[in-house]
Amino acid sequence: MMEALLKHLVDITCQRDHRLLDSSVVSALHELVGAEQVRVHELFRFRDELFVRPRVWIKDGKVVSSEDMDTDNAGEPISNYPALVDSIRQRKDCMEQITENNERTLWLPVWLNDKVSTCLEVKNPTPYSSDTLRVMEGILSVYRNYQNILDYSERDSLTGLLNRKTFDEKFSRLLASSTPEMSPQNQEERRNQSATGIGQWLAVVDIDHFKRVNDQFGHLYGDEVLILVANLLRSSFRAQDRVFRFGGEEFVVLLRSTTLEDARKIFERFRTNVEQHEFPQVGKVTVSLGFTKISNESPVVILGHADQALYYAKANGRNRVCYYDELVETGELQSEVSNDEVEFF
Ligand code: GH3
Ligand code: MG
Ligand code: MG
Repeated sequence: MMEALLKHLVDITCQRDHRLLDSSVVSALHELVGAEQVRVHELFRFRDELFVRPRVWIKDGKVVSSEDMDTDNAGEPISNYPALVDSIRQRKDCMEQITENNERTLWLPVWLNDKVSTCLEVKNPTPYSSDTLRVMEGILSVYRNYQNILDYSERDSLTGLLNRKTFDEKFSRLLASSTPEMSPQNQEERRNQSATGIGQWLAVVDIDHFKRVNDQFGHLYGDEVLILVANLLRSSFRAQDRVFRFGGEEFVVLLRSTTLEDARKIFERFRTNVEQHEFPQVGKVTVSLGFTKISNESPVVILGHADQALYYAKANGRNRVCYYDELVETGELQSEVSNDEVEFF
């Protein structure tokens, strides 16, 4: 037991990203506690309601992750899980729920600075001994501490958004998962998606005339604007989308599984949210945005396309959303020749 525990602790603490950390915690609990099902759920807010969505779980004895799935699980309202709601209301670390068919579920919210964004669900047909409960508690603490460290290395300290390094990792993983060697089921899914025009989209956002903000009001107000724009980004996109601070006053958004029409609407809505926001002292701030469909080209090329659309927006009035593929179609932008990758480097 001791040896197995150590092996799992080593495994948990050698992970460098949240998904792998989740997987190693799920397999530790599955094996050490002998639990029938272990799931990691993420909790997220959408339109002022709290939702729960499984991120990693056990399927046929193996650990699987929602990132391996090609379809999105929109999640369920947290009210569908009353025991979880109770555990959070009462600020408990653990809440047991016994169903009619005598199945035992433990809900273990992961508390970080008075907030819960992740929780574990452990299902077992038999009661847990005090020993297993102690092991679970220990693993939960390691999990909590380690999440904290990972968050710190993945995020930008000013805005709390995911940083450039995380973007590079996530983006290349996203592109790798759409290469031909994916499962037939996923390929089928992808074909259905293309037929319905559903795709993934990448946008580059840049604040307009941000130098003026710094020059007129000073760096501290500039920083404040960055934080407020980051908040507007967070509230304008869905939980399954990803927002990154790319550097300076530039941000990148990955929009998942949506049509061109919806992508445009969502980006326009964000642009309008910024335009309508009253920034303390500074007043009005606007952003320009360039976006493109995520194809199976290389990351540099895709980013380059979004960047070209952004520069077009900047050169044509700012406070605009521009779509690369359309600008190329209408001849407003020249599609690059095939040696563009070389030029980028
Ligand atoms: P444009 O509309 O063409 O984008 O004009 P701009 O003034 O925003 O031009 P540019 O992108 O070249 O300027 C970015 C400025 O952002 C320059 C830099 O001083 C400022 N900046 C970058 N990072 C930070 C930061 O972390 N805090 C603050 N306060 N300013 C920053
Ligand atoms: Mg810039
Ligand atoms: Mg700018």
